[in-house]
Amino acid sequence: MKMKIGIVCYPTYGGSGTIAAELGCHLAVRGHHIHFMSFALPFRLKQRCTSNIKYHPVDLSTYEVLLTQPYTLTLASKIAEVVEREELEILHVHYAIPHTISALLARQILRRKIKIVTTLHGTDITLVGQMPSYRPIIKLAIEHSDVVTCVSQWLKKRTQECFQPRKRLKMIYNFVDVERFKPFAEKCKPRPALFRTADKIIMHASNFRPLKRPCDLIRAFAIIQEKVKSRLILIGDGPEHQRAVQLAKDLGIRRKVRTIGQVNDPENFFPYADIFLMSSEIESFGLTAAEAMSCGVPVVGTRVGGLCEVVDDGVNGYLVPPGDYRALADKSITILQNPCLHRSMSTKAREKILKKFSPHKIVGQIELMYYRLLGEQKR
Ligand code: GMT
Repeated sequence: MKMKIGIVCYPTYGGSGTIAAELGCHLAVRGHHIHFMSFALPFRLKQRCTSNIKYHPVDLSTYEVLLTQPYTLTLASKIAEVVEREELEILHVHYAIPHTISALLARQILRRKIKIVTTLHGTDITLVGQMPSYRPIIKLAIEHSDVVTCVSQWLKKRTQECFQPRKRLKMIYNFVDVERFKPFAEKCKPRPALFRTADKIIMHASNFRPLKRPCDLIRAFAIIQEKVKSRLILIGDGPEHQRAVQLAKDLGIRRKVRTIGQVNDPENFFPYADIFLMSSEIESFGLTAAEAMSCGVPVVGTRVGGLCEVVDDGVNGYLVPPGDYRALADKSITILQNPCLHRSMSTKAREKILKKFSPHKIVGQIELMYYRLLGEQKR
């Protein structure tokens, strides 16, 4: 039985939008009909829409009486319209605020009951969820969804502790498209100019929000490049980007730091990295780290949240205390100066992703969860 599924997500650069888009694409390959609803086309969907994937833009028009654009409300109207017209059976919303609230409102507008699955991604619980002005609304989102999933054991535990929901939370890990994110050797493409160098390549990709602590990366790299001939490639953009670049200037290493902004095809960059750095102070999963590992790149990251479920310390990378940029540098140098260790960690990184976070395994779990939900409805 093929399903008609609505997916609501942020379209902007970030892990929750990435996973939502990837999930839609993989479900479409399995023959399901997928309808995305958002204020822009999710960036990972660009050039990947097929006949069974549709995108429905949400109206952003406003009126001067309204203080701000009431996106929650226009999204709710759009969801109700699409559910009715396309006869959707399931709504899978990614990130509780405001998406679950809009979905709940849409369900009230509609005369038929639609199943709502909410996937919590991280800061909807750990940061936004802790603000007194959002807490009650997030609790409502959790209580009224038919199923709530968390992207790591750590996030599940954290959500249980913070919200003590009456329902059982489900843990379903994020996944990585292991066919697209794969080691360089398997791709056999000529190296782009950026990577035609004898220098070791240290890479980082993120949305450069303060919690990513990008200045720690720069400080770590300043130490690394004294011991190992290397360059740092920064992918992405965000509020802390400029500060990080300024720090590189102040430390006299700007020449060795390449900033390439946001990219839609990280799979064409990650395989060239010798190591991937992640200096976040909080991370409920760490999707970019998992994508880098899928390309056979060892990760040196911080021992925080769900990142500890992705990276096995000493096996496929290293984990260090958050804020300890010296340790970040030391562990990076250890890997970069030891080709044998690097090879072993690289192989084990790819193996871990294939074993635990492949679409075959995870998308199958999600599909089964949908079937069970619809089965209950039929009964
Ligand atoms: O919660 C956020 O910060 C937003 C979200 C995003 O869209 O980037 O990131 C979270 O979701 C990702 C996908 O599940 C996870 O890989 C990230 O670890 C998580 N970010 C944080 O927990 C800071």
